[in-house]
Amino acid sequence: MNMNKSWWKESVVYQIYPRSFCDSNHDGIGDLNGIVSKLDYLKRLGIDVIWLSPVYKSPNCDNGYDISDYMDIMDDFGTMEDFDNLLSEAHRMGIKIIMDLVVNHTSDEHSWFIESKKSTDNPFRDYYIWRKGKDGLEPNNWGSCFGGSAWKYSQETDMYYLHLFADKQPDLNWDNKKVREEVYHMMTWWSDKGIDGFRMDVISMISKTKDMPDGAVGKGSFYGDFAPYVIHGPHVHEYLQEMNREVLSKYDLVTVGETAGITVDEAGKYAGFDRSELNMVFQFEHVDLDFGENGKWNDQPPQLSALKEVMSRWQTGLYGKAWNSLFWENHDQPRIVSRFGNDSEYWEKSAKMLALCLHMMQGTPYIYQGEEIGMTNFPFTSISQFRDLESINAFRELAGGRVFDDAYMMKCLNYKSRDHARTPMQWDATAYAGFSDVMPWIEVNPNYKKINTQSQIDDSHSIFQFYRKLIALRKANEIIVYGKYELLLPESEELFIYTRTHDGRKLLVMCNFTGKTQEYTVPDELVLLSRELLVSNYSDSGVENSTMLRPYEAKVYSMING
Ligand code: TEU
Ligand code: CA
Repeated sequence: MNMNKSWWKESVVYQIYPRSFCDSNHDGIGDLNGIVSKLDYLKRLGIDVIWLSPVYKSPNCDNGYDISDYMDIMDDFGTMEDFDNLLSEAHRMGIKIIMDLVVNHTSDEHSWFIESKKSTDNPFRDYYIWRKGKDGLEPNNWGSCFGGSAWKYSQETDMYYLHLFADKQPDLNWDNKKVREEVYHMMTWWSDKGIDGFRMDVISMISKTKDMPDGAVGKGSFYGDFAPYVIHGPHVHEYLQEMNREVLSKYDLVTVGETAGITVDEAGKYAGFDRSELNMVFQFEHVDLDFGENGKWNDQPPQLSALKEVMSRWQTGLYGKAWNSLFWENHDQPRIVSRFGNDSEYWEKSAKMLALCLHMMQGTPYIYQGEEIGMTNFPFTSISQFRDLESINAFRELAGGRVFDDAYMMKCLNYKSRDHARTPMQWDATAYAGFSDVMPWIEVNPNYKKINTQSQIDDSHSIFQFYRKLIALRKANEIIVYGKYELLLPESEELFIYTRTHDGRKLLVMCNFTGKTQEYTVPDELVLLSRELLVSNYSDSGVENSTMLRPYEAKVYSMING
């Protein structure tokens, strides 16, 4: 069994969305100096690594995921000196920083694209993907992830360029060796600065098929699906192995690839211990379960049995072969306590239960800013409150009776919009939640007086302290990092129960996903083992050996095995 130890297998990562984290200079926008001012908070939580969502120069059509200069910093966030200061301050405190690498596309304001669109013989022409129109229309029927066609007409040369995301995010042509060299050069430059790794945005989409036929048109859609022609495309593994040879192998970095639409087998190719590509991937099966017949826009949570099936398949499928990443939230996902928990009566209990359920699994845990204090979804009432182009475009395209009526679309947005993750971090109970002292770029959640770091940091029963404990337990118990996972009770729609086994020890992890007391019978072979309560989200442990799990109760027993 290949269980070689690595620092990144034993680390806990904290994701920062800089725009929404902390504003240091009174403009309502989070920035790099704001992050520096909160490093001691992160140290206190106990995390090892920060993943910084993009801080590069950007016109901000997609909040920094549209980059116009990879080797400069966004004006809103500060300067390169501020970045260098953040990096050295973090390192001084023993915290690593991984950068978001967004190289499937650039901004249309990147100098490469400005050149590329000028003429068909421009030296930068082949940096992007250009096609002739078909009968006066787009080259094919593909739709973009953010609505509308995936092609945009460019009058200078009477041709169209491909953009799988917004039209201000033209896709780079990875088949052009010069593009790959530019990317490796830029990655080397950052690595030489001393950064500690990369999170690679939609890295599974960098290699497209040469032929680009029409895609299948799904229900409630006007456009065709590009997935079969761009996801895990023909040369993606070749390019990642090249990137590994040219850059990654020369430094001690951690890498995680964002790979929507991936199977366990395919993940073994990107992140297999024997592959020399990436260390791990983000898969999305568990957070895509609540898709409905119209895709993402839906308002119903998934069944627990389905969630357990997916998470368990990843736990056992990658065991010994590749490494999992563990996450509930990121900057594209709604808040987990509002999604799979209960953000009213059982807010605190269910936030802790979800944390425990995830953090006792095998893989590197990622905590998204605010998750550690149980931040909830925002109660949106009007489309004017949204800032995310995905939400705004979806409303324009689907509401008004086109696919949904306005009220139902608002319901879907209230369940799923990316903006739930992007409201300002709630630091304290003062105006604007202590994020800023002026009106922020996006509204603060009205519950900030109750939910904020200040009220939790010194309270031993808080969600913050519970996350802190889970992180500390991971550091103190090898079994949490390396133990083998096994699911019990696969069919239960109420309980998520699993074991971890390692080196003569066993953990029994028990989570009640409901607001009602549930009965659980511990299997015979575990009954007699001597057990010790490792962690629980209720202050008393209940009746010892109890078979009852109270509302949203979660606990872990540590047992000696045999
Ligand atoms: O997201 C990739 C992606 O697949 C998105 O379509 C994602 O599924 C969607 O946001 C969920 O609603 C990455 C980034 O994480 C996202 O923030 C960017 O907008 C996107 O790439 C383009 O760079
Ligand atoms: Ca600012």
